Amino acid sequence: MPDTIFDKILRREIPARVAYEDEHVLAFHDVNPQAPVHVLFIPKTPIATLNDVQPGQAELVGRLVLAAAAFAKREGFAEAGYRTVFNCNQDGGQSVYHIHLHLLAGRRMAWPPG
Ligand code: IU
Repeated sequence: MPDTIFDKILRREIPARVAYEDEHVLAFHDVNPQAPVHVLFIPKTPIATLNDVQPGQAELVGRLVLAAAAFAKREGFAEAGYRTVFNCNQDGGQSVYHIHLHLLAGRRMAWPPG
């Protein structure tokens, strides 16, 4: 799989504002935030799109979800609510081909998304 900008962030070759890290997951603030708080949760293992997630990686994807929910609770967004999104491929609006769970919080979200 070709290197993405997120691999460079994982290797600390380019800076990012880290929001959370553990053995399997890195979370950092999006450089172009779409809400007052916009954090990306990525696996340390590169997976290009949701289409490429293997059954054996279910736990890893679950870790992204749990890390996002824990962040929202810690930062006080759990009760008001927040949005989580995986964009997949072109029509889904994916621009970086290393899966990432967006967490957007701090404002009322609209539905349907654009
Ligand atoms: P997408 O779902 O693939 O479109 O999301 C990619 C996100 O990565 C997007 O919100 C960008 O603003 C964000 N991002 C970033 O945080 N840092 C970067 O260096 C680059 C993109 I390139």
